[in-house]
Amino acid sequence: MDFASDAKFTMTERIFQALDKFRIETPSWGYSDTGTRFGKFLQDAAAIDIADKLADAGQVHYYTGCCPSVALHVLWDFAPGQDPSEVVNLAAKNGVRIGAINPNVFQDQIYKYGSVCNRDAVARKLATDHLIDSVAIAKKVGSKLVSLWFADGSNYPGQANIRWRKQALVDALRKMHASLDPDQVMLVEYKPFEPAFYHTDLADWGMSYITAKAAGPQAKVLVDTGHHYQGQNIEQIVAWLLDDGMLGGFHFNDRRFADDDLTLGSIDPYQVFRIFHEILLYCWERKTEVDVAYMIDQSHIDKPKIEATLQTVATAQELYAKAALVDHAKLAGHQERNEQVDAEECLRNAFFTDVRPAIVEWRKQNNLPADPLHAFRESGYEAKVAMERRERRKQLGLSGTSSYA
Ligand code: RM4
Ligand code: MN
Ligand code: MN
Repeated sequence: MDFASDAKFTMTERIFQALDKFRIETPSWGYSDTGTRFGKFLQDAAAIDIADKLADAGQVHYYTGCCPSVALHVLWDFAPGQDPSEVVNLAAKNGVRIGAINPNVFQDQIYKYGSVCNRDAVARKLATDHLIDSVAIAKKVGSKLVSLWFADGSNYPGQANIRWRKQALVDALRKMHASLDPDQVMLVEYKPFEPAFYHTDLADWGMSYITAKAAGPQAKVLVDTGHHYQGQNIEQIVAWLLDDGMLGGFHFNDRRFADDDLTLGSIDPYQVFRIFHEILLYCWERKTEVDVAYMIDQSHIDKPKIEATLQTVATAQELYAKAALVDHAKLAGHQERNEQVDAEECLRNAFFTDVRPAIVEWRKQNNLPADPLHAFRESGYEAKVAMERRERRKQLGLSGTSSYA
């Protein structure tokens, strides 16, 4: 991309340049049945196993051309003792590759009072070993990213020594960091509440930042857009992390209340635009690209999974393309002169531009369908896998119910 002058390119050229670069990773867990803590509503077409998940992810990439990698969750996607190279081959067969590896230190019974922050040394060691094993898996599958989210926290005041737990967390992450290859990055995610409700060990970006800094130079912060308090200015967090070289990646989703994992941009597309704008403004100012992992973290509990993912990807492309239309030089001038209304208009003009016709052109030039969702529907894939997976569920004896208690 030519960072020197946005103005010399036409709008379509700027959109094409943006889309040529833009890639977003889909999550394996976005293709299987997920639900609320009150229950799951099952879909025949939902993926049963890792082969299904990678096949579905392959569909999304086939129709969009912009989702070449898939994030995996270690305990959900690798069978115990399974050779990770089998999964690599499965991915390749479906035209995708393995993206971020997500350790899982939150679902086993031993983690009732936490994983790496647990006062029980046995639980802490088990969790730390799993983190280190996950780095080894990432190496085997050729993944540069290991993405950490901890459910650690406490439910009642006085229950936990907050500082003791902070030190235990740093201790575990340092050990994990020591096992990284030089080109691997460890992403540290935060979340203000849930499953713990009084205190969460990594509750916000500041805590992730401090922990990542203490862990080592290859640790960065991961921003899950759903993991903030209402009204929080997420793009400011992004701008600060960028400025400090600590922005590692995103888990994109939208939310109405808290960690709702709704389709990106379904509630507040302007928020996503503003995040992309901060990143592109930084690139323009510094005349550089940034290595930030764009990943989706959504669990559609009632929408069809692949369709919802296609909607998400199209939305991400639209909002990224809009952000690429901001006239940075003009904006910088207005900011310097405190021309508030004109500065804001730079953002509004870009945001309200209809970029969809240019995106259709870009798809045509890249031999992609003009409307990925429509093309996917026409293919009949969903009905076909629904039939096959329904039968397979029966044969496997997988029950069709789940309840809260
Ligand atoms: C968390 C967080 C993590 C995800 C888990 C399943 O809320 O967003 O990224 O791996 O859910
Ligand atoms: Mn997440
Ligand atoms: Mn979440």
